[in-house]
Amino acid sequence: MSLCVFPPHGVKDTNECSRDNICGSDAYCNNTIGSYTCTCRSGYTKQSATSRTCIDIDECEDGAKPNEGVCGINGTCRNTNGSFWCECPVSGFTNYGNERTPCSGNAPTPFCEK
Ligand SMILES: [Ca+2]
Repeated sequence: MSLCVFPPHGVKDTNECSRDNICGSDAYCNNTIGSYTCTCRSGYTKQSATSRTCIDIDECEDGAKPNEGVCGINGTCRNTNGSFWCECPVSGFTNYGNERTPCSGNAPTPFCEK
C-alpha cells in the first residue's frame, strides 16, 4: 500500500526549491507538497528549531574545554565558515597538515639514572 498526498483541489504545488537561494547557500532545499524544507550543509546548523536559516557551527566553541577536544591542548582552533582548522604553534607539535586533526607531539623522553 502506498501513501499518496494530494494538494487541495485546484491548487497546484509550487516547487519553492526552483527559486534561487530560497534556503540560502548553506542549506539544501527539499520540495514538499504545499511547502518545502531546508537541510543544513555539513558544518552548519539551524539558527533555531523553527528557522530555515542555517548558520556556521563554531567548532572552536564546542565543549567546556574547546581546544583540548578539537585541536589538542597544544593546538589553536581557528573557526571558518562551514569548517575549522587547527594551528599547531607550539614547537614540536604537528598534525602533519591534516588541518582538522589535533596537534600532537612526542612524549618527553624519560630521564633515567644509571
Ligand atoms: Ca565553523
